[in-house]
Amino acid sequence: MKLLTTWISVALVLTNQGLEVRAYFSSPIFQKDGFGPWHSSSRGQPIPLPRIYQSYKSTLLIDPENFLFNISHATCEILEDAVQRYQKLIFKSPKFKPCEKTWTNCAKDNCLKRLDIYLQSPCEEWPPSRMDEQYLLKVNTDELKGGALLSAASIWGILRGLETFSQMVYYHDCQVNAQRFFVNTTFVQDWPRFPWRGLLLDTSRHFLPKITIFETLDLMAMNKLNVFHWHIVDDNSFPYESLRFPFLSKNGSYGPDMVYTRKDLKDILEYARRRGIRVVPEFDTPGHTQSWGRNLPGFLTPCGEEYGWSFLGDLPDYGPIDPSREENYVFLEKFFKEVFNTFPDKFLHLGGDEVDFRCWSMNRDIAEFMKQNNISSYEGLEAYYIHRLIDLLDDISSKKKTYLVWQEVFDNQVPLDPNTIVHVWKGNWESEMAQVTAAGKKALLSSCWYLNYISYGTDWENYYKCDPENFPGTPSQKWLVLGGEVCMWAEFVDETNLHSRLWPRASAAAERLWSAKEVQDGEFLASRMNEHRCRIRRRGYPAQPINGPDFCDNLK
Ligand code: CP6
Repeated sequence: MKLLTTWISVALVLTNQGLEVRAYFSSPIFQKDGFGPWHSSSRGQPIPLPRIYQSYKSTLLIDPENFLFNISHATCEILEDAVQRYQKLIFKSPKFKPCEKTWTNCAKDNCLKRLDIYLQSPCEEWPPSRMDEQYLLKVNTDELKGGALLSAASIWGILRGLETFSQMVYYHDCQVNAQRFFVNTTFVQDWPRFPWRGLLLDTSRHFLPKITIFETLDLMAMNKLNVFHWHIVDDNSFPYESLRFPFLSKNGSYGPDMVYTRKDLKDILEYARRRGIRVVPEFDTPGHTQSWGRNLPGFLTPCGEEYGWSFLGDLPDYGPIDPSREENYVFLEKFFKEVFNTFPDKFLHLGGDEVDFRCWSMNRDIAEFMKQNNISSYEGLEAYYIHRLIDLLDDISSKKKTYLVWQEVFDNQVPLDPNTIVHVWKGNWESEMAQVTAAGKKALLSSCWYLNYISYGTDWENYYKCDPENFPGTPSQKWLVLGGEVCMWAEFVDETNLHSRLWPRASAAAERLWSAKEVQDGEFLASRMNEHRCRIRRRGYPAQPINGPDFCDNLK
């Protein structure tokens, strides 16, 4: 058996908690060529590649009728639900085409009869601020003698391990004349490189039906992404139903069917929870708020001749939130109080991007307000607004929340609590990441992962190459990098093209964020990616071809 060598590099990192050890393992994996027939395909090879992944040539068969997920220690609703789900996914994916004949016999020692699931401690109800996603998975290793074990300290690790196991089970095509499921003898020990592996969906430019969001959460779980960043409202529509301010969505959405009702919100949170995905809502202010302003007189800054000097050119009637009116802060306090009661997660994204200063600069009231408050620039005025917002949010949440902001908020020198996460989205990200982390702020990268942009050919290689830690900085700066987010801005995306545009392109970023830094072989990912795409299609989603001509078998 020929394995690539394992190499381990250890970094000692000085953090505010003291000295910590961070180890990167690059997995020993089979070389791509020169093995038995089963290995000429990438069947049974998971994406993202686990930290330690030793796959051996010996295989066991699985008889779907006689296979048991055996919960052998702690259990909970999330686990019971996941077992049901994976039982179906492994043997009866919606678009999996079984062979005409199905093989049923198990000889004495060649069949895997069950997977023992050992959850070491009681379940957490919601994803905590740092999920423990580590797990151990062994199939037919020496001491198990034909058995399989999935073990983890927390439910989140068990969920990730079940996903890996589901991807390890494979089948040959029907040429052998009967359906046979296989799993290789395998040793997996796995944990994520970055704790924050997100996907942004924009439900304002186009409304996405609840079912499409469910499907996206399934696809995220399939790729071990763990943060659903919900850019829920923006200029174009306001689909979030507020209890206290129902008129916001009544008049601000595209229509009565294009609103996330209170029940929808609850269902989406529950669907994500069961898959170990946190939901981080974004209520972007003070810019990108046209849809709020339609229903809140005085909320936005009027922008027109009567308020300032005359102008020529193409300007909207209203600009960003009017930061000079106290009533607006009173509204924001009530609004966000409800947001905190709606979304249980510790994190909240405050936006703060792309504030258009033109209307502020044309408004006499704003000019007067700036004079009185000694504010000399529009950046300064934005800083004033964000500062007031964070103050009132800290008040109503008793400082229990952690905020994310787009990079402009940092660039404009708003004083930020050290826990605030700065979301880097513009070009020249290496220098921005260096500056953010040098200032001691936590950082999240999205600049490389705008999947709404498309082009002819294999663009995923660039997503794969992009590494959020590849910027000039010290190890303790790198330690402040929480991970990254794939973005799907929806100006040109709705439920007709969302999945095919995201998958499997987003899988390249998902592997970058989960697997070891040293896992960088694009050709190796390409081979596994074709199989992953087919896996996604067999599970019922329209994943597009991204490596040129290919085909999927066992597909209905
Ligand atoms: N919408 C909002 C967007 C973008 C941003 N905020 C955006 C702008 C340029 C690019 C990608 C996304 N569509 N609300 C910026 C974070 Cl290239």
